[in-house]
Amino acid sequence: MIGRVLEGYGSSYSVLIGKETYSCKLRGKFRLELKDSYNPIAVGDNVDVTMIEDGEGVIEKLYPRENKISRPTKSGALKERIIAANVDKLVAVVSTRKPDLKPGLIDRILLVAERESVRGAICINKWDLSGGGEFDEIVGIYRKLNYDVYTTDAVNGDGVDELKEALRDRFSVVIGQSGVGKTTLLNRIIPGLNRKTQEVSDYSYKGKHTTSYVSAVALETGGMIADTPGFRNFGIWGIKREEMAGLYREFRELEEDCKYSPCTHYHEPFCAVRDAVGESVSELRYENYRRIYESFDEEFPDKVEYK
Ligand SMILES: Nc1nc2c(ncn2[C@@H]2O[C@H](COP(=O)(O)OP(=O)(O)OP(=O)(O)O)[C@@H](O)[C@H]2O)c(=O)[nH]1
Ligand SMILES: [Mg+2]
Ligand SMILES: [Zn+2]
Repeated sequence: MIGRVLEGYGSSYSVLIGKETYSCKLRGKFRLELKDSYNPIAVGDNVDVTMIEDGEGVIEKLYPRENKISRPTKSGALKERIIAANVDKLVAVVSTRKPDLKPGLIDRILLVAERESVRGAICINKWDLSGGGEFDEIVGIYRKLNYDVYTTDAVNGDGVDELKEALRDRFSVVIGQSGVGKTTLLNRIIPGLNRKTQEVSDYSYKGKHTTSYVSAVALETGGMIADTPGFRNFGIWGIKREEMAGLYREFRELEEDCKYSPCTHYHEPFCAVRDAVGESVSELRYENYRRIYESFDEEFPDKVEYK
């Protein structure tokens, strides 16, 4: 039987087959073959399952992935940690306050979405804590680039219906810093889910890392959505520095007018992207680009290659 992985915990997996969820283990031989990866089976994977007893199965086969959203692991040797596979929509969740919105994080997440040809979207949560149109500019920048932007108050529900509608019949993944309200959003979207949420710390407004593993749930409207553990910084896995420029949508249209080809748009003279900053390229996006470009040296020793 073919199923879809909803959750993986240690060597146990929850697999959705039809409308039922089964608890499954990995076939031993299979576990050995895949021992080099941090998590051989990811949430969203399509797998073959053999039932051994009522409600218990064994995963026999992993089907090829259409795409995968990964991060580098921090503990021990640098390895790829797959957050989710076969994703249709990656929703970068940020909050207006508590914690403050960090635009650089949005671009880091969108880079990974672009690299994997996954539809990238942005959810600006805790909209109730903002006022006076202070985030209108940022909303405008990303909408102009054709990214879906949702503004929500997950506690009261404002704006959540629009997000919910956009999740229909897709596999969506919410991702973002700890404390921005990812789980609160899911609890709103899925009545009765009641997953644990926790207020952010009083003095630093940092989240408390409440959600500890990736877990997907099927939606009554079709499709499924995965909650993920929050992070402090989003390390980019699988993108080379030279690839980055091609993943910025608005840069792609300009690159043929740069004098040098390829152009990193970082230091070369007669660069059409740099000339367009403040016009068709927003200062915000270009600043983020420069910062991410500079961060590659620390984050990515040469030995890290994308597999
Ligand atoms: N004012 C306000 N508070 C919110 C909103 N959404 C969530 N919160 C609060 O923010 C805190 C953190 O919410 P969580 O849903 O636990 O955050 P998370 O992103 O899942 O955090 P991690 O699981 O640690 O990654 C909770 O106290 C929520 O009640 C919102 O739209 N407005
Ligand atoms: Mg959470
Ligand atoms: Zn250039």
